[in-house]
Amino acid sequence: MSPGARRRCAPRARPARSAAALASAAGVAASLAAGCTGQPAVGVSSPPAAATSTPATPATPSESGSPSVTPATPSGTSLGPGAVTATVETVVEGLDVPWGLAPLEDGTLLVSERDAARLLVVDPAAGTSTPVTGAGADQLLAETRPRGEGGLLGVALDPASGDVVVYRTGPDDNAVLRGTPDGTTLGELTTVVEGIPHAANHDGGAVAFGPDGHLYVATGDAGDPSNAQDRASLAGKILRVTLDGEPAPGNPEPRSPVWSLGHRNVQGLGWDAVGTMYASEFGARTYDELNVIRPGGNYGWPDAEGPGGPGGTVDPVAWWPTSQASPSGRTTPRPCGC
Ligand SMILES: [Ca+2]
Repeated sequence: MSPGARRRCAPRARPARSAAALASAAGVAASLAAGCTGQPAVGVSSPPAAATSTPATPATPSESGSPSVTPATPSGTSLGPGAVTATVETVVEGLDVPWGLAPLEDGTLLVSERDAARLLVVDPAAGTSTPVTGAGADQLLAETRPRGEGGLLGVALDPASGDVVVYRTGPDDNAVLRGTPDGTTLGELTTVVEGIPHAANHDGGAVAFGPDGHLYVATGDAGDPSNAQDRASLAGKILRVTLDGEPAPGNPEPRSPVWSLGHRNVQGLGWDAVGTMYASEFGARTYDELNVIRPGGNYGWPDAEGPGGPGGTVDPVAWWPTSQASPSGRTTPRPCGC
């Protein structure tokens, strides 16, 4: 990491982000549980009712050697009615910096390996992983430039077309690409969004399809905090686009892909069962954040980490010391007994 980069808990070094982080329950619970013990100073604003709603996403794999996780409730605070207990299970081992994860209809998982620039189909039932091949896989290997936090990052499956969407760091930029899968092969990739600033750190990288069918893309500030408040830059934003990369209908600025701004380094995107959108975000030295994302919202970076940003900015719904946990992907847990 660069000299200015923040320190991290040793068991959760960001380059080796575990699959457990991808399974963060309600966005925050498992993230807290996965953190190292430290100075608890977690804040939670009044959680939206949606945070406790019945989820729709399936369970995801978990960190080896962690049979169960109960989220810590630090002294002096409460996680509120959205707190959950997550049970985790190892479904596959030996992956090389797994970063993105997309559940497939047959119960398998499409997983990206950041530094190897490979896609794998993981079968949780069999405990196997099969590399994806084909023109699209060859293209990713040839064009991806893993460096620092960059590489082959997010992956998502378009529920409408069945296309695979990936976010990768290339020689000149971060870009979102898509291709058509056929079993464990992936066809030639076409560009959805290009020109996202890239850097050794703060590359963002999450991609997800919202309940509205549009594609959401999480970017980082690419090491230049001023990017986050620059509406003309794709860095430090959450973008909302069509599969052709055009600004999606209903965006705050009709000709802009920007859905929200003022982000430092968004790592996880997701929605609960009633459509409330969440994003998890790395802070610098003070607080990591879980935000409820609203169109046109300014989430305060670089003027603030955690709550209390300048007027007109949106406070997170949960925040915790950067030394305590690193929020990566997020999903919504299934209720106990399902
Ligand atoms: Ca913020």
